[in-house]
This record gives sequence, C-alpha cells and structure tokens, in this order.
Amino acid sequence: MKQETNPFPKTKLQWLWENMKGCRGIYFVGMAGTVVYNILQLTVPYFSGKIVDLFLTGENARENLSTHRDLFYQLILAMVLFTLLRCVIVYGVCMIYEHVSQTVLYRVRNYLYDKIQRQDMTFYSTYRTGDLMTRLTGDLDAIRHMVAWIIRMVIESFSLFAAAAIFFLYTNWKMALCLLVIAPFVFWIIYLFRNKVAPMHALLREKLSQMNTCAQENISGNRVVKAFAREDYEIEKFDKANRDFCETNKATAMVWLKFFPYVETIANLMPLVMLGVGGVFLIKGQLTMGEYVAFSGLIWAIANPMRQMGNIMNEFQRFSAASRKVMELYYSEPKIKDHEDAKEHPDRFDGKIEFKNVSFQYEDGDLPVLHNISFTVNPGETVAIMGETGCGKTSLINLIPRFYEPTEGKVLIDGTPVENLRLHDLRRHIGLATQDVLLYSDTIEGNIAYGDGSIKINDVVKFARYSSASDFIAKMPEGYDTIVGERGVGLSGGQKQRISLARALAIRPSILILDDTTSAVDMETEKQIQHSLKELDFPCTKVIIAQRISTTRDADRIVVLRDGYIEESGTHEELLAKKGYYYELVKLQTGLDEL
Ligand code: DGT
Ligand code: MG
Repeated sequence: MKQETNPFPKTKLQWLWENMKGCRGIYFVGMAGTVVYNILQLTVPYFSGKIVDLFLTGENARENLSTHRDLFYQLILAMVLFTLLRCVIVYGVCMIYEHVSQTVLYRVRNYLYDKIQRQDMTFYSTYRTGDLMTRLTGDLDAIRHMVAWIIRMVIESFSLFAAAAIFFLYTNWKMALCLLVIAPFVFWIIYLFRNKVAPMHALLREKLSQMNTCAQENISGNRVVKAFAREDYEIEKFDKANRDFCETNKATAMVWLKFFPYVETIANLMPLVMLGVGGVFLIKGQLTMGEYVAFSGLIWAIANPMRQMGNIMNEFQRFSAASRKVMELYYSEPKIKDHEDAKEHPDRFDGKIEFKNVSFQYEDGDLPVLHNISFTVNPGETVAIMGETGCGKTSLINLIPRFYEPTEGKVLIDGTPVENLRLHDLRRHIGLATQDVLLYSDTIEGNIAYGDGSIKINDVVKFARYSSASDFIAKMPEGYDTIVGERGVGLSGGQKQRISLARALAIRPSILILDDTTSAVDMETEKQIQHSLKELDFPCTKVIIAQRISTTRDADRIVVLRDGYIEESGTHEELLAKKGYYYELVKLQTGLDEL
C-alpha cells in the first residue's frame, strides 16, 4: 500500500505528546498504573494455583491443610487484598486518563479557535463552516478518545499479554510456547486489516463533514429554503448525506467483520490448545494440576488482547483521520499576518489613503479584478466609489484594512504601506460597515459597542443618532436592550444597515469605509445620515461606496470604476462636464435628459 507522506512538522503522536505538556507526568503515572493493575490480574490465578497445588491436589494436600492452615488463610487474604488494591488503582487511573484527555481537548480546542480567528479572508472562502465545526467537535473528540481510551487499551492489552506470557514461560515454558506460537498470525491479520480500514476512516470523516455542512448551510439559509418552498428538496438532500454517512459507517464495520472470524477463531483456539496439549502434559506429569488451573485461569489474558487489537486498530485509524484534519488547522498559517518588523501605531491615523498602481486578483480567481488603480484621499476628505455591480468596488476597499493583499502596487496609510503596520493597529482605526450586514445575537447596545466594549450608553445613543437609528430603536419595546436574533433577525434591511453604521462609528475611526451602507435606507433618512457624517465630533477620512448620486455628489472626489479600471475621477461638477459614465448615471437617476 502507498504510504502517505506526512505534511506536518510533527507526526500525529509527537503532536499529541506536545499538547499533553503539563500533564505528561501524571499521564505517565496513569500508564504505569495501567501496567500495574494488569499485572495484578495475575495474582488471583497465581494464588489459586498455589492453593490447588498445596491444599487440594498436591501429594501432601490434607497434611498441609491441617499443618499450614495459616498459609491457606494468608493466600486467600492476599487474593482479596490484591483485588481491592487493583480496584483502587483502576479508579485512580480512570480519573487520570479523564483529566488528561479533557485538558488536551480544552487546550487544542482553544488553540484551534484562536487559529481560526486569526485566519485571513482566503481561509474563510476555502473552508466551509460545517467542516470547521466538525474539526472542532467530532475530530477533537476522536483525539480525546485517543488519550482517554485507545492508549490505555494498548497498554492494557500489551501489559496483560506480556505479563501473562512471562508468567506462562516462567511456570511452564513448553506449555507456554504451544500457546504463544499462535500469536504472530493475529499480528499479521491485524496488519492486513489496518491497510484496508485506514482509507475507510478517511472517507467516513469526509462523509461526516459533508453531512454537517449540509445541516449547517440549511439551518443558516433556512429563510431562502422557506421562500422557495424547498423544504422537501432540502430534507432529501440531508437524507442522502445522512444515508451516505450511515452506509460508509456500515462499510467500515464490514471491513472488520471480514477479519473478525479469523482473529476470533485463533483466540478461541487457545482454550482448545489448553485442553488438548495441557491435558497431555498433565497426564505425562509435565504440568501440575495447580499450573493447569493457573493457565486456565489466565488463558483469557492472552486471548483477549488479541481480540482487542482489531478494535484498537480501528479506533487508531479513526484517530489518524481526525488528527490529520485537526493538525491541518493547527499548523495552518494565515498568509496575511504581521510582518516581523511591522510598525506599532497605537495612535489615530491622520487618515491619508494612497493607492499606488494597485492591481489585484483573487487567489482562486482566473482574472485580475483590479487594474493599475492609483488615487489619493487626503485626511478628512470623502471619496465616493461608484461603478456597476461586479466592477471591483468591494475588492478595492478590502485592500485598505489588508483583508487581501494587492498582486501589484501598494496601498499606503499616512505614507506607510499597510503591510508594514501591525494588523491590530491598522484595523482598530478603520470603521467598516460591510455590504452584507452581520449582527450578533446580542442586544442592540452590545452590537453597536462591539468594537469598543468600554463605551458608555450615552455614546451608543449618540452614534445611533448619527446613523439615524435612534428613532426606530427608541420605538422598540426594550430599546437598546432589545436582543436581535442571529445575524440580526427581527430587523429590517435598512435598520440593520443603520446599526452596522453606528457600530462602525462607535470606534471613532480615523478612516470610515461604508460599502453600500445606505442602499436599503429611504432617501430622507439617507439625507440625515449624510448630514450627520459631516458633523462627526472626530476627524475622519471617509470612503463611501454608493450607487445613488444623492450620496456621492457632495464627495471631495468621486472615483468611477469599470471592469476593475478607473474609468474617471473628479468632483461631481468635473465629472458632469466630462459627460462620461457618471453623467449618464446622473441623467438616469434624476430623470433629466439635459443637465
Ligand atoms: P457589487 O457589490 O455587486 O456592486 O460589486 P462590487 O463592485 O463590489 O464587486 P466585487 O469587488 O465584490 O467583485 C469584483 C469581482 O471579483 C467580481 O467579478 C466577483 C469577483 N469576486 C468577488 N469576491 C470574490 C472572491 O472572494 N473570490 C473570487 N475568486 N472572486 C471574487
Ligand atoms: Mg460590493
């Protein structure tokens, strides 16, 4: 079988070990405890064997029973005490495995969440939410299971097998060899099984992710489903994903069922060998009755680890598929991150924005979406970006907070290329109201104060007033304490836009970017917003994407894009004089044939 190459800096087990930092000592105690309690399992058959030989079937059995009665009781007491000790150790060991596995789970989950938070936009367009959720839940649980159960089972099986084998060899090596000669066949069968089951677990993992993605997309896009009355179609789609997952699960189980009879037969051969060969040895006097009892009482300690190995290998492959997915996230690095020599800029920006010969293409796109864009916005100025849908407006403004990086050219703020600034400082001073408004399921106040949790309620109200949201908020039953649903359910499109504007303003940004933020707001309200934006009580450079002439006419400069190129730029009057795209747009929107 083709061996997979490991794309990560560490192997899966090394990685796991690394994440057990701080608990490794106690985990060692747990592993040692596992070995000890398994060795202790041998005590009962050992003492039973002794009792049989000394007090039941031995030559001097009767005599021993009357002369060495103390020893008889001591052996019984030892059996009871060792059993009790074993129980205590098992209890402690279970606690240790649970503690360590939960600690690893907690740590890795937090680390992954942190990683996801710091990823760039390309990451979010590559990974589907359902898949990420599967990594944070199901896959991590497979890793917890590895720490809490699989490793324990491996140690348990091997220590039991080894202890029993040593005990057998020590007690009667000929008999022991007759029993142990079978073991290598089981190892070989398990090796074959591993090769067959490994790809099944990788497939199973994919099917689970597909099913979760299907459910997640359907639940979050549930309004569209309802609008198009596509419930039956969606139910069928989920049913298919669910069935696929179920069938793959069954197929995976079937793989083991193909190997299971061989392992089971071999394991079941043990008592037969014991009966046949042991019987012959007993008759020949090469085995005492006590030894026979001890062997019989322990034969399971050889047979059970063999049976268990298939289970362990199965679980190990599940861990292997899941850890691959988790490690992919764990070691993923955002392309857009702080440069080592990134400048700190805790203070406000003056707000000068320069685009210098900027071209841009999405990593997964076929063609550039922006070509050789150059323009400057001076501190405090307002620039309006216009252009037909898909011409690259959102792509352009996304380069200012460095959501993406230009393929060519530079974007500068106050003369410093944005890639030389610390991302946190850069973004902290940019207020952005995106085209797709996303509000959190929180109060309206919480949503407005999202970027700056320390602002006071009167400031929240002030920014709501700036964005003309205060009137409708005041009319809501619980005002600013009204909880908006997930993604802002319960608010109209225009209301959501105004809260998103208030949220962008609430950080008192040096640069304010509005992407079609007033498109769903009526003309009158929009006028009020325009007015408020001019009266802000902090200095602010504004980049406003809009389609309405009423929004853009007062801008210091209007940049008109077409197919990713700057078609024309200038003030309202300059552009009207040019009689180009802007002129046509004004004509269309104002309904005047002649201007
Ligand atoms: P709008 O909002 O409809 O008025 O259009 P714009 O001007 O904001 O367009 P924009 O910048 O979103 O898209 C420009 C082009 O880039 C368009 O052909 C679609 C494409 N595009 C947008 N986002 C992505 C993306 O994440 N990946 C890829 N590959 N292409 C994208
Ligand atoms: Mg857009």
